[in-house]
Amino acid sequence: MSFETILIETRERVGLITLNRPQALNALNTQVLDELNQALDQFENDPNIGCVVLTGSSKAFAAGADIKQMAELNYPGVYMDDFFSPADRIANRRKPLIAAVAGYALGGGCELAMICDFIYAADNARFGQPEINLGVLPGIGGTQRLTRAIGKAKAMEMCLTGRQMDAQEAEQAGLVARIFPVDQLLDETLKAAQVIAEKSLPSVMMTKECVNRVFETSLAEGVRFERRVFHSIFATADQKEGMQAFVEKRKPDFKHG
Ligand code: CO8
Repeated sequence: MSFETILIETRERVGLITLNRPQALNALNTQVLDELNQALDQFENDPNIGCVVLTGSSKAFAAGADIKQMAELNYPGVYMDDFFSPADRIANRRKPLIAAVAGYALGGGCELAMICDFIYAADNARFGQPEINLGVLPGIGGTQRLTRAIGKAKAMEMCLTGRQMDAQEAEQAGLVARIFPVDQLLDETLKAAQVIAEKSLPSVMMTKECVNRVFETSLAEGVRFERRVFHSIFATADQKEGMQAFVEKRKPDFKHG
């Protein structure tokens, strides 16, 4: 499969997607989102892939939704097309998706990074929701996911002023899991992705599902949901293998089923 706005490759059990619109600092248009979904379809359907990494360039993960595309749009058009709804499909993926963010992650770029399961950032990363400067507002979940990630005070301030956060502040605020020097970001992210990809895929997918449940439910319901999922994992061969390997003091040989 060949794409115009992204590059894809596989490294062992990891799928790597690189946003590739350097002339527009990887600004997101409908083609980028469609191609991203096609690439994710491919990786989701490939039993040899256990984790996916999404990255950009060292200057920009993505500098937002494509302002030049949006400038021409009108209300009936965006409503009827359900503009940018393909982002929901990215959010609903079942295999883990890690964002490796260097440079600008602004507007839709920050929102895309937050759709991923966690963010590793380069020391030059900058996060922000500057839509307010354009007379609009975040539209790919920014007001919701940023607030859940860093709390109301900082999220409200960032969305209302358009201020950017650097990597250190983003890590302290809980938006970013870890920071690396920019030239080590991709290697470190791929290393973490490979660690995840070697685990039992059902347990990885169920864990992701349970963590994400936090955002949709009460504590009691969430704990009940986790327990039911935990019970169900005893139906997998990997549960038998993982525990037997521990007892026998050897490395587990997961078959991802
Ligand atoms: N869209 C389109 N083109 C862009 C974008 C963008 N978001 N960002 C940068 N570019 C283009 C520039 O126009 C420029 O192109 P050209 O060379 O043809 O003029 C090229 O990329 C390089 O950019 P700069 O020359 O501006 O590079 P600088 O290093 O000087 O500045 C910045 C980098 C600070 C990142 C600057 O480019 C900038 O401010 N970009 C816009 C950031 C922004 O406002 N992002 C938010 C966009 S709105 C959004 O994301 C809304 C999402 C919700 C949609 C919901 C729909 C339902």
